Amino acid sequence: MGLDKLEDLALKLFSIDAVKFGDFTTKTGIKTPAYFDLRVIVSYPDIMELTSNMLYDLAVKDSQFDHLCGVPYTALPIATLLSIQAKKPMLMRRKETKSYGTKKSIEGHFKKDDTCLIIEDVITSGSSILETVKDLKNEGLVTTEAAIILDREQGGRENLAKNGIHVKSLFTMRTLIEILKKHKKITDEIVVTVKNYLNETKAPVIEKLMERVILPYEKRIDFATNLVARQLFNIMATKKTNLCLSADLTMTTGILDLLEKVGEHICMVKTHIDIIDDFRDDFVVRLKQLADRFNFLILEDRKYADIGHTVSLQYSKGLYKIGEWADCVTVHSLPGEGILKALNGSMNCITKGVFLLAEMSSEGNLITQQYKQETVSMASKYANIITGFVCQNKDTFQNPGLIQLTPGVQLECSKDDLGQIYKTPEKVVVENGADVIVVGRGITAAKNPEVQAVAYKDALWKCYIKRISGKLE
Ligand code: BMP
Repeated sequence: MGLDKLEDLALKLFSIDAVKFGDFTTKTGIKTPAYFDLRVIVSYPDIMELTSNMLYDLAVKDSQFDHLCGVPYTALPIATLLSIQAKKPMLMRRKETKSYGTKKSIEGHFKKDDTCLIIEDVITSGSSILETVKDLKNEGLVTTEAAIILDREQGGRENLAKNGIHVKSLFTMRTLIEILKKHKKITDEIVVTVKNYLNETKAPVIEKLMERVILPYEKRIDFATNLVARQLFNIMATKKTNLCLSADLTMTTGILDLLEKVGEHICMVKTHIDIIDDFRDDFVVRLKQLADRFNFLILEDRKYADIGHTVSLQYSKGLYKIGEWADCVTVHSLPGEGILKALNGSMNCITKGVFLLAEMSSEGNLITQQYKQETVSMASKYANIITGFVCQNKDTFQNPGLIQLTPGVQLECSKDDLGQIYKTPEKVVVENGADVIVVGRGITAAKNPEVQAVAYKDALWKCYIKRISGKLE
């Protein structure tokens, strides 16, 4: 392919601000001095045509495949143009699985073992392509090639190669900045900054189609953009426990004595500070000491659900001053984004970690599939504060940097009198993808809570090992 055409496209992309230089953060939470927003090209038919013609010459006309599939959403119009030019049928991947009808994630007609060429705009870690490939694979389709506009050269090509996908790209970040430098669109200083950045910043390595549920905790640390999630993965991997004790007792001595006994077996304690009868400030001091001594985190299960302003006060003020001692808190998405904005420091409080409620364990709760999906997409805008989701099912989210916190667990399936539904460790960890498992009365109401905590810890860890070793049957 002649350099002139490439230069022409590079300059056009720069002129429409599809390529920008400054301080940005990518979808995967990596800071970058260069940002690409190719979504804007839909407003420029000539640039769309040029891009798809060039991709056609590079990766389509001489390739053998049965279908094309664009990674949603930016690449979809380009994939459409290529499908028409190549006279090859397209497939469409739904980003959100339908909650009604056929529940298909891939739309279009195809046969098992048909081959598929992936079309994508930009790759950083390769994770978006891998998510699409995973869905195609689940439907029996085979993918070995991807045609992309720009490779950011941060490990995506290598991650895809590991998963059997060969990438052909129009640009790499280096070729693009060289062209822009040659045409005096960017300064030498920017070129040096971008090159240094490329040498220093790599996306995490992705193995085995980055299935969250088969990656071990220690490998998920680098995917996490929230500090508390990183800490929690680390604690679980080091202490070999994914048990979170829900210390729902009403006297401070009861809680502290219990933690003295079980602290070494848990990765986190979950509190309901407002059920304590004899709350005093020194309780949280002692709680913190125990957390430091035994290396566990503190989650206050406050389940905030008000407007942002009120929540920021509830978090930082009042009797409990939760923000001063809790590592993380639980939050409902019900009031909308303002609640996360408030906790994200806009009102003088910097939240460390948030578990957003995407599902509940209780019978007849009103959460719907749509509510759950919108909760997960709301969280993606606040990657720095979101530790994970309180949820019950593994398909709730894919990002391996986030943590699935699952309550409603006892050694036997059962119910309480007020609608709580209990599932077994096997069910929640192996089948349903729980990463951190909340056990309350299963331990607190036992004759010997310490012995019972060890029994839960062992059972839950065994299930986790079974899950990551891939023996899912
Ligand atoms: P228990 O194991 O005793 O049922 O306690 C479960 C704990 O988890 C309680 O503190 C409850 O508030 C909390 N919880 C829950 O049971 N289901 C949910 O969906 C969310 C929760 O936070």
